Amino acid sequence: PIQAFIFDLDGVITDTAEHHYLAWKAIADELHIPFTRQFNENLKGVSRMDSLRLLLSQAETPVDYTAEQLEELAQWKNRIYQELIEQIIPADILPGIPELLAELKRQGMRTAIASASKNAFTVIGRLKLMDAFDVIVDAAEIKNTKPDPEVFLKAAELLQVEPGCSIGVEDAVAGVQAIKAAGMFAVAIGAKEAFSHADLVLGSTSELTWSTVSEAWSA
Ligand code: B16
Ligand code: MG
Repeated sequence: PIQAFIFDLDGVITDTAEHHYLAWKAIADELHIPFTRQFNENLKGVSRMDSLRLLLSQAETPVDYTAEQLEELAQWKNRIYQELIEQIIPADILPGIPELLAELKRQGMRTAIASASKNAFTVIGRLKLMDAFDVIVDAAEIKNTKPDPEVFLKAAELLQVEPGCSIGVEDAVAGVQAIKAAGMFAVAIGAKEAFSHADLVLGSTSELTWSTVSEAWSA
């Protein structure tokens, strides 16, 4: 039987994937590096520094940045991101998520957040969801970022559930890879074509219901 639901934060609980995109876009524009929404898909679920490296790899004339310069660029992006997320309020929780969390409680499910973000606690606090999850694992608690399964395995361990009895929910390709590598059932939110490796793909969080997931799990 299903024991737990482990959720990615950015792009699943709230649309901070958009804030990350806008912050990276601002950096890319300053550096005159082409940066599209389509390329941004590769950054979802990926750590801040790895995202920066991916962005810089798109430059027409590549520049060799020192470690300090890379650190400064990463901090710059983070300042823009933190300014953007100051605006977040509980109404920014994505459609269907509050209803799902309530239903999961009724079903006796354990719940967790597994996020690659160092800003996860700030975002969850702004959404007033601090008490909505049994466990929150963020970037500060892990060594290896998605697609490594560590963040999902850590959440399952803290919840004291079997990975094989856990549902992972993600909006990023790297995140779904992490869920599968953890031995969990992967639910992807997004376009079907992008997530051939997921067990269930849903177009949006409003389709993410207990009955849809539990039926797919038993099928
Ligand atoms: P930060 P998630 C991830 O969060 C984001 O998807 C990704 O775009 C971001 O680069 C990463 O967190 C690091 O975030 O710069 O705030 O530490 O989707 O795993 O909740
Ligand atoms: Mg995400």
